[in-house]
Amino acid sequence: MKEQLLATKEKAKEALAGAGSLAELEDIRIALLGKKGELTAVLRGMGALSAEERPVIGQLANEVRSFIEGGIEEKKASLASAAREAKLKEERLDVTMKGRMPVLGKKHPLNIVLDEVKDIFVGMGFSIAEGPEVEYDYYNFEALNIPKDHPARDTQDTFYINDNVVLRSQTSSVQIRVMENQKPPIRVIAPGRVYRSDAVDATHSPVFHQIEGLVVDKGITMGDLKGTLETFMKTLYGNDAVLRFRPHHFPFTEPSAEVDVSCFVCGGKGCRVCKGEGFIELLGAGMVHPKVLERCGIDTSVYSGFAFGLGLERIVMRRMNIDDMRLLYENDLRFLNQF
Ligand code: 2U9
Repeated sequence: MKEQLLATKEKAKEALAGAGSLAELEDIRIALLGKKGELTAVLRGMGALSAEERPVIGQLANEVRSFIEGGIEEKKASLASAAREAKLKEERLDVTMKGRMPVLGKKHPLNIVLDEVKDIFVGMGFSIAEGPEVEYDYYNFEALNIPKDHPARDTQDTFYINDNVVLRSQTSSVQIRVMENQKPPIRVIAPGRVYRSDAVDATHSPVFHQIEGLVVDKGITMGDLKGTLETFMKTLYGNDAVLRFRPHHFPFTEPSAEVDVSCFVCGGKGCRVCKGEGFIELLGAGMVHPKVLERCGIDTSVYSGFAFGLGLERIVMRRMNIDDMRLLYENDLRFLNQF
């Protein structure tokens, strides 16, 4: 029996040394210590031993059991640590490796200038108003003194969803909504996307952007309009900028003017950029037509207002020396990365 036990011990030694996984260790445990295992079989035979032999063999059997159990635990620990080592090796990070720079986007030129314009007007106490691009004919035309048979419907021809709904041709519709919902004093700019039924070329696009402004308060005059636009232009183009107002006609303002700014290339002397004019046409403006104010429930015996409108693309193209509007919409990174 003693020999049997010592043989089991030797077998265990060998098996443990060769075990390469936790599953194999479990098989060894079952084969040696399990209910039908070798050691259990030896212990079952102990009844046949003499009273002198029993404690000696019993002690040896216990030694062999604890040797096997200890061996299994030891092997388990070494297998676990080997697995951890392998995993660490596999997942090793080289912190000295050169990183990959993420590609950062940047502001579109239209947004660069729009943000600048917004900052200037916010600095003068204006708020920024937004409204729907799909707009009722009423807000886009009717409320602005452009009834269905008005010739201005031709120059501002847009896309019709149905007889009463259009893609807005100007952001004035936003300001009508502001006047309906707010009492004067009102000081807002309405920047946004607008639509016209125009063919695409270097200076036209059926989708472009406007910034319109509106001020309504007691005692507002053309002087306030001139002062506001002058402050705006001098901030945008520098203190040397000179404004020129030319009489014009818009259905929604009376009197109306087209506003030119002195050429920022030649300073007013005349050059290729301003085509010898010395001035560049930049925006339209005027005193809000009393009919427009009245329709929004504003008492024209108390209040008056001025309004102006400009095309964002035109300013951006002048500012950044871009000669074709289409470049602004093509999203070509070779173009956009220059700004
Ligand atoms: C209200 C009343 C009047 C806004 C104005 C202009 C003159 C103007 C366009 C010219 C071509 C901009 O670049 S463009 O598309 N606009 O010339 N816009 S006065 O007048 C308003 C606005 C709101 C309630």
